[in-house]
Amino acid sequence: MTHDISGRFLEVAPDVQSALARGEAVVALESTIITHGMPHPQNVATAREVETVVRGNGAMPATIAIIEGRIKVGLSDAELDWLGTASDVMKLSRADLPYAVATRRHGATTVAATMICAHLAGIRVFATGGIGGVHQGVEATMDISADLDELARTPVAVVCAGAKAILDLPRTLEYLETRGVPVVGYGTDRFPAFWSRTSDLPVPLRLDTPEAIADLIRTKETLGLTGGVLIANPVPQVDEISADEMTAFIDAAVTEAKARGVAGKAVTPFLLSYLFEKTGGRSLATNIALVKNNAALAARLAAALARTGI
Ligand code: PSU
Ligand code: MN
Repeated sequence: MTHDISGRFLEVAPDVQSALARGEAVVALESTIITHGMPHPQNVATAREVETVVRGNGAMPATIAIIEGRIKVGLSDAELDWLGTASDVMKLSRADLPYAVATRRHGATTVAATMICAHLAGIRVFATGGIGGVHQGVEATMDISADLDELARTPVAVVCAGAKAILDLPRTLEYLETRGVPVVGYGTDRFPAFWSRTSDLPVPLRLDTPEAIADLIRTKETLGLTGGVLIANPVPQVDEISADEMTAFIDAAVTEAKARGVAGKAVTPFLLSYLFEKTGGRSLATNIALVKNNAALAARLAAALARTGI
């Protein structure tokens, strides 16, 4: 079955393939952050820097995207460059991934779709910026990111900087608990809020080393519990924008999105670019710093998992 998928749809880059075959550490990276999350040219520069950080911390990077319907796990330099300015790239989650493959479209993978593709390729650790979550106003819109259900069903560990405060953070954590997803604060007792190191919410679980997280993942698997683990890694202090300062920007962004009738998949990209403008680019600088910080931890976690060989 897997063989059939590999032949027809899945293309794992040779260096990623050989690392996996040798049981070495590999870290998956998403592509929606490149196509819908950051402006050009910072998007491509960041994607490359993040790959370098993964290598520097002992793992092989595998950036994932769909190109002409092929699921690419590990992009070449040329493919990364192309993705940075390509138009007509779909933002793919679980619902539309098979459509993009079947109709030979180009697609960037969100957290949910990246988890699916990473798992198909046999990758267990994935670094991103922030996950999607329960949106503010969910009572009216029912907008809950498919990232949350994916975390409940697909066995990939996702390292993020918490969730953006453009979301409804208390409901996001409630939903993850309901769906049985362990949410681990890395060296923190507070759930990080992406640009800010802390929110006012306690993080459900806490671990302080990559080895301890690897142990949790192995234990979960051994117990036969399906689904992923979410690791929330606070942005480094020097790079953070405090929650106090971000709140006003975020409220304005959410109000503006509502006023313009922005809905569905367009919400997160709209809020990110609005905040980029309103903070004079500071939100992007913080975003870049936190993705790199997550890539480093993910690489160390993947290395810890590889060392024990299970
Ligand atoms: N966090 C970022 N930038 C992004 C995203 C998250 O800093 O671009 C993307 C991720 O790919 C995530 C997606 O999976 O936004 C969530 O979108 P939605 O809320 O539509 O599910
Ligand atoms: Mn949504």
